[in-house]
Amino acid sequence: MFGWLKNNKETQEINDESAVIRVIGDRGSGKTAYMASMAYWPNANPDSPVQSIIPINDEANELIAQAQNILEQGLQLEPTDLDASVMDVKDYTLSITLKDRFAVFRSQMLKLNISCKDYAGEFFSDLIHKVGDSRLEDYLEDCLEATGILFLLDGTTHRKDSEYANGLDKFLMALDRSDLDGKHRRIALVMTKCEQSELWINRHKPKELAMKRFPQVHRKLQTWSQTTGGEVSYFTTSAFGMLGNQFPEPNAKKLSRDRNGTTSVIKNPRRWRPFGLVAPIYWLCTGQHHKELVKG
Ligand SMILES: Nc1nc2c(ncn2[C@@H]2O[C@H](COP(=O)(O)OP(=O)(O)OP(=O)(O)O)[C@@H](O)[C@H]2O)c(=O)[nH]1
Ligand SMILES: [Mg+2]
Repeated sequence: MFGWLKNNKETQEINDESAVIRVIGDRGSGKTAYMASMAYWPNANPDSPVQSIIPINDEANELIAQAQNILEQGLQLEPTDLDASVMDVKDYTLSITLKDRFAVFRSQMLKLNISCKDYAGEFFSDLIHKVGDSRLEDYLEDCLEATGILFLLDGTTHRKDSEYANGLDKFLMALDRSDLDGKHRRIALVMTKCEQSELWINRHKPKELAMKRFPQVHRKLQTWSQTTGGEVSYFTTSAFGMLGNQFPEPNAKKLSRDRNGTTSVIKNPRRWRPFGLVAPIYWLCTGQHHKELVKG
């Protein structure tokens, strides 16, 4: 009976999970678009488990302004500057509330509180090309605070697999200097721009897609996980999403496509609905997968 009482008391509670996150990835991999689209959360799907995404600090409000003033106007975001000092990198704080109707036995709202730094892609190329650079060292030091790493890869840059594996190798070595007081770090490998048809058709099999498109990166991450006990998981996402239901097409107007990836703007901003943005965040915060979040 007391157990029941205890459970009943819990029904009024909101569960909080949190994560300190760093977003890393090559120039143009879609880091800022990912963050801005998540903060703005345009045309929310009523069936999505996400109830609300609320900006907690001024920086997060700036992200929303970028989504409205740039992406929603059909324009391209500027590349993010690599700030001279890592202290100047913006730390976006967001609170994501999930609806309770997916809980079976008790009403349980879940709140994901994240603080997330979006580094410039130059950080990632510095990892590959520079050694012993003091600014790079500061950035790496800053990453050690993170409980979760969002590693974004433009899904159309598979030809750069070995470069990414090389950068990742250096990153993981630096990461292993700290052990988070015995807790294990999580790395979410997120393939972006998955509204592109060759990625879209495999969006439900992110691990297989990563193995096929980025075999060296995948191997590095698996080895890291096995040797350090850190956790790795794979995700597919699009900050722009699709248009139409029966014969869906990318809601993206391609500007260029080469070895370095795809640049685009949103084709129809009024019907802009990203997919898969919160699923990796949920996993970074809880260590669990949420089937419904993968859809929208
Ligand atoms: N098709 C498509 N293009 C995208 C998506 N997300 C971002 N882009 C495009 O990819 C390019 C780079 O996006 P950004 O978000 O600026 O990339 P970034 O990783 O922040 O780049 P840096 O700040 O230079 O490191 C731009 O042309 C975006 O419009 C997406 O989901 N789909
Ligand atoms: Mg950026």
